[in-house]
Amino acid sequence: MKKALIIGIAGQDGSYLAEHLLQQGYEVHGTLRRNSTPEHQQSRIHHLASQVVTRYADLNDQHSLETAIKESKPDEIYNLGAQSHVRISYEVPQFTSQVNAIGVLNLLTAILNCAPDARIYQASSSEMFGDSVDPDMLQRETTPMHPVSPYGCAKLFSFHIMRNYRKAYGLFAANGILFNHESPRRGSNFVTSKVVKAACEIKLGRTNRLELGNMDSSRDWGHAKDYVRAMALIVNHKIADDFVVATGQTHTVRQLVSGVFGRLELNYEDFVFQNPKYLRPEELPYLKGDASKAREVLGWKPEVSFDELITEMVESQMRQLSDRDAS
Ligand code: NAP
Ligand code: F7E
Repeated sequence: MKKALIIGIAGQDGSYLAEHLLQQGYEVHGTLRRNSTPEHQQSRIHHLASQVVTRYADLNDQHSLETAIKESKPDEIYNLGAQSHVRISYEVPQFTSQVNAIGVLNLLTAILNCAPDARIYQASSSEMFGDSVDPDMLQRETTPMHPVSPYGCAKLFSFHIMRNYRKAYGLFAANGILFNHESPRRGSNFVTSKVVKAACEIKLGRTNRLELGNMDSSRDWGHAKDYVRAMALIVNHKIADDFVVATGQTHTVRQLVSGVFGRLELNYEDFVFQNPKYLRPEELPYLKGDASKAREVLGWKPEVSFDELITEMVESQMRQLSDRDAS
């Protein structure tokens, strides 16, 4: 039985990855961060409580990472831990860099010390491309990276330190360059989740207003379930390498909003307003990924379309709101 250690198991991706690896027959371990309201922290993995082993660890605390590795003895380590919100990375740039950049160096050092044969996955991000795009309007593994946020800059450091340690120390250190991926488990301050929640509340008459930032940026949105399958394929590939994971489709935030409100038979223009509070000091305007390498080398392809993703998120949110009413 293979053993996996997931750093950040209680996040959106951590919860889906844990389910996927359990289905594949893995023994799954995961790390949590200490939080003052622990009852909320594990909401995404409550249903897995009897099947996974969790312990506290923090990317800023190398000792805790070494203990987690020594106790779980993993064959594979998935680093999904991060301050993952791009706009908030402008509010806490140093913290974001400590966790998302130096935290990864801490983890690599812990792995060199305690489990140099383990295979490592790093959650790299399309945010690293920043304002860079190839002439065919796609981003791929060879596209230059010009990040435009503290989050993107920190992720670029970890991307490169993974490649550096792969060569310098022979670690199996792989990067997945994942484009935006969403689900009903997405944190409520990311745009898809925020829009879906507000539209459902408007439909039920609980609010009449949604405030957003820039609606003209474009994102390549996929489903988190599809993307965690790619993570496991990347780690189980014969060599450590870097892969773009994306759908190859892009939509503006406005199209997302119009689609969500439209599904609920609402006209978004009656309810959506811009609040400068949600604008970013520098915006990443456009993302559209070319995942040909992952398709050809790993046999990966996304199964959930943008429309199916939105429908699942809307239906799940409506169910949650009516369950709350009934209880
Ligand atoms: P998420 O829901 O925000 O989950 C991040 C996880 O990291 C949470 O469990 C969080 O714990 C944990 N964490 C935060 N700070 C930590 C620290 N100092 N030490 C250890 N763990 C820490 O994010 P996600 O959407 O699942 O994304 C997973 C990873 O993929 C992240 O690294 C993200 O940056 C990256 N990524 C995401 C996307 C996307 O579209 N979702 C795309 C590309 C890359 P708390 O809940 O306690 O904060
Ligand atoms: O923003 C615009 C915002 O915060 C998407 C993370 O998972 O993907 C994610 O980062 C777009 C941006 O995701 C609001 O300006 C407008 O153009 O949902 P988001 P993100 O910044 O693309 C990458 C790949 C990651 O790696 C990250 O971890 O939507 N937008 N109005 C808004 N965004 C938010 N959050 N809130 C608004 O009110």
